[in-house]
Amino acid sequence: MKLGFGLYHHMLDDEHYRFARQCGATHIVAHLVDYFHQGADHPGGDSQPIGGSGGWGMAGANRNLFTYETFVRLKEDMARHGLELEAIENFDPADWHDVLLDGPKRAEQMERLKQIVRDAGRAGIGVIGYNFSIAGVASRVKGPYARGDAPAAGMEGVDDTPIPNGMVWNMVYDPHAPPGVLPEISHDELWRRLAGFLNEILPVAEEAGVRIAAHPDDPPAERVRRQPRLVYRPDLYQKLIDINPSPSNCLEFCLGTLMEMPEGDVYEAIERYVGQGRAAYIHFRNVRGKAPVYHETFIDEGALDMPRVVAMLKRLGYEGVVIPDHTPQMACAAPWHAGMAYAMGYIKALDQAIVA
Ligand SMILES: [Mn+2]
Repeated sequence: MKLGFGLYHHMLDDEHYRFARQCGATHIVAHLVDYFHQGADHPGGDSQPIGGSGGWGMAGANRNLFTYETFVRLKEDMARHGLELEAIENFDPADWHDVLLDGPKRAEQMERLKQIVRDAGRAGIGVIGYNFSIAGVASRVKGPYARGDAPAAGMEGVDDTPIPNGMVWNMVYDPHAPPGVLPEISHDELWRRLAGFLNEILPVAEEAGVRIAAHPDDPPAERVRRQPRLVYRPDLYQKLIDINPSPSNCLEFCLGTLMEMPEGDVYEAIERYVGQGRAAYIHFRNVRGKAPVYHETFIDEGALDMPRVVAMLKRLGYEGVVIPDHTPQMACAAPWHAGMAYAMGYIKALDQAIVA
């Protein structure tokens, strides 16, 4: 396996590339969407976005970064530090709200997404991660859940507040939307929309040499904010794969989210999906509890047996990238850096200690 770091857009600079390299990373997964534009809670400036029912603020602030020129520049900047740009994680809700909501701009936005995929491929970026979700990462709370009271993300119950018009994927795409809330739809309708998206984007992705990788629903609940979710049980990943046999139809395989699922077994899921060669890259983190009540933990103190996971990945011949997903914040001047360096050192040690 290869070791990578996920960097938020405001971390895409020389200092963070040096930090990543110093920790032993060889690959970067880059977030371009600005989750921190308004609203999202990010003490220390750098942790994962939490946000309440108001979400993470306005979408679209960084739409202009989804271009061939930016992709090439990022790749070159990283290459100077001995790093490879492995993947772009997430589309901007401003670019695909009507794909998620089946709205009037759907066709136009599908063309935009196809162009982003082509540009990524032309720039030599082989993976785009996405999360086909109306509520997105909602219901997340923060508390002193990890060892030593370290602040970490968790869930204490499902956020059932309806989503206001103009908001999707936990961000606002239209601040001038008429008052009211999004209509409640069925799971079948959401799967229909996903199938439409995949069947249109996958031929383009395949031609561009890009794998499209689906993150499961985090937090994994059947409905969040009164909207259905897609992958809230491990077996629902198979339903997604079976929609379209394209080799570009892949998974952003999030161990923490799989572990939070009340049903299913995470080790069986690793066997099944990594075994099928569908994991484009892996989010590596630990957690205690199951949805709707769980807490994220330090990488070595949760319920997931990380040495067992690494041994499985090696036995299955997994050669893709593993990134620490998010971590509790450590008590120091650089809570994000310390948490990430700790997680990365742990993963690197497992990688060295466990022989296939
Ligand atoms: Mn994840």
